[in-house]
Amino acid sequence: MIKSAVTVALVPQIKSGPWIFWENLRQAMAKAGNLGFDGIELFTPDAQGLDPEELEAALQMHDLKLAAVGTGAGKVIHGLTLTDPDPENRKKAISFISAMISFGARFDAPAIIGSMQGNVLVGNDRELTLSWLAEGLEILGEKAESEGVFLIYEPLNRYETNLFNTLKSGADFLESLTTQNVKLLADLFHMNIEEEDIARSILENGKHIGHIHFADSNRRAIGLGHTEMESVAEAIKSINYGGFISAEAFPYPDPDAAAIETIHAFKKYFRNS
Ligand SMILES: [Mn+2]
Repeated sequence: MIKSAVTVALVPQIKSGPWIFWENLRQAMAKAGNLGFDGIELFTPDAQGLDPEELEAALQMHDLKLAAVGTGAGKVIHGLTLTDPDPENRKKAISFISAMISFGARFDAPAIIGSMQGNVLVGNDRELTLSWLAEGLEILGEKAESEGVFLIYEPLNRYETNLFNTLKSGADFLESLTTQNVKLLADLFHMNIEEEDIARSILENGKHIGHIHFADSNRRAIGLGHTEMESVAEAIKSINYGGFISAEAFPYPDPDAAAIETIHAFKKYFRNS
């Protein structure tokens, strides 16, 4: 069954980002629980910032699951990416993500590699850079497998990475790896910029999709932009997707309204058939 989630960010450095909730974690969880979300997706400064037992208790109290954990703080706070030309920095990026994988795995939640994938930097060779990405994903994919979770790799739009921008290019890259444990994140906002046809791309790459980010064309809550959601929802249902659809959207006009808009959209498209 497809599950709903809402993003909660606890990283001051990315405060202008597309996260629905910003209040303290407990308040965000109470709101998510009251609105009927199935889970929360969490962005923390690192894997050590939260007490897992307290988080477990709070999740239970609000009848929520941990949908996924983001790793973006590794880039924003520490400047780490898997494609840094400096091997020491790549090593640090791998250990940062590795710790997030272990943290998430305690809750059966996968870690997401978004901005930590980095870029082919000016003056660097694309093939060489992709070999660094492959090396990182092989190690981290296996690490995640040993902890019983998938690893999630997110194609981003062209303004955020020059590595892979579409599901198909991401899927082809994943298929070139030895590890079978890395799945794609289908982010509807990035896809709105990069895909010829969002629904068709979901259908064609369905077996690789392990997580979905739910945001409209302008990265506001679904319903507040111009993405044609009917066909996209049909595609998500017809690949028998059973993971989380997580609102990584701007808190527009405010967090509560964005959360309400999101849960209404989720129910409209995924609970009425
Ligand atoms: Mn995303």
